[in-house]
Amino acid sequence: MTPSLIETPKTTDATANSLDLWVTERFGSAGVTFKVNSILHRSESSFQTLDIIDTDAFGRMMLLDGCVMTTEKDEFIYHELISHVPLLSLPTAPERVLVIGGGDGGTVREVLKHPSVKEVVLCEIDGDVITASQEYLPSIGGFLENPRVTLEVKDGIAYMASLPPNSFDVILIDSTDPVGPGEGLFTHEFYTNAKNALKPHGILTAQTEGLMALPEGVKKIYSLLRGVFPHVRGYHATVPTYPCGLWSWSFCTKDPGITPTAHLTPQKAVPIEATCRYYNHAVHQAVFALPNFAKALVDG
Ligand code: SPD
Repeated sequence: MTPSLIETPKTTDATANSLDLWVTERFGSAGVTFKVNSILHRSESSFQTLDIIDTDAFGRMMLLDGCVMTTEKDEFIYHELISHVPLLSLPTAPERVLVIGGGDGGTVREVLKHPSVKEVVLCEIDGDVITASQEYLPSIGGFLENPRVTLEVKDGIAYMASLPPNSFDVILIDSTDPVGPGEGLFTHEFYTNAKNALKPHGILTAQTEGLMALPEGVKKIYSLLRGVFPHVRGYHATVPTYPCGLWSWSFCTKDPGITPTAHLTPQKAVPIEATCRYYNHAVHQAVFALPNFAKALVDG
């Protein structure tokens, strides 16, 4: 997944001096490519390279080490699903939620839609991700100043290990891919610490990669999760700007009574779905219907 800004001379445009700029996220021998209108920001932190670009097709886009993290046009699919599926599956209204990664703020924005949430802790290793999102992606990063948000700019692995037992109703792992700074967020030790930090009825939802782009990786992640949590399900949807589109998230619990639908009611879902562009009561149930090839990866 090497960053690549491809510059090719424009052949069809009347402006001779302008460039035809495209960005490609490569995965293996395939890639997903976007036409770039302008590069708004580029920085190197101690952890990664961060780009914010403006694209025709998906609006403003954040990339970390050349991988698409979020875009103005399709971010709602990812952020609504990673948040509302677990939050609306709890037997009681959630009060404390932890987000690991997710410094762009989109997941926090969705969690804040739940009035019962008293505190959402965002633990992001790279402060540059937070500030760049606040500046360039205000519709995503503009909610992090909310008084119900606690920002912890630190390593999520160490933070998780430091938490007392039974700290959170829901833990959301909104990580990068399992390379670079995100790698340690896909380990037996990390998931064990997350299980410990969850309340007995709690739910851990992690982004678990592309079902088509990284099938062996997905299989490994679910095998690790099943080695820690007694009850593991997976759900999926299409996020157009991610490799091959087809994306997945986990639904891990300690309590067998916490299933995706046991505590879901239309009454709970309606006020949230009224604020959403993707999530609704029917989608909540439908995303757990996995195609056979995906079921094999998730269920092992
Ligand atoms: N390959 C992309 C995986 C990125 C998942 N996290 C995205 C962060 C959006 N809040």
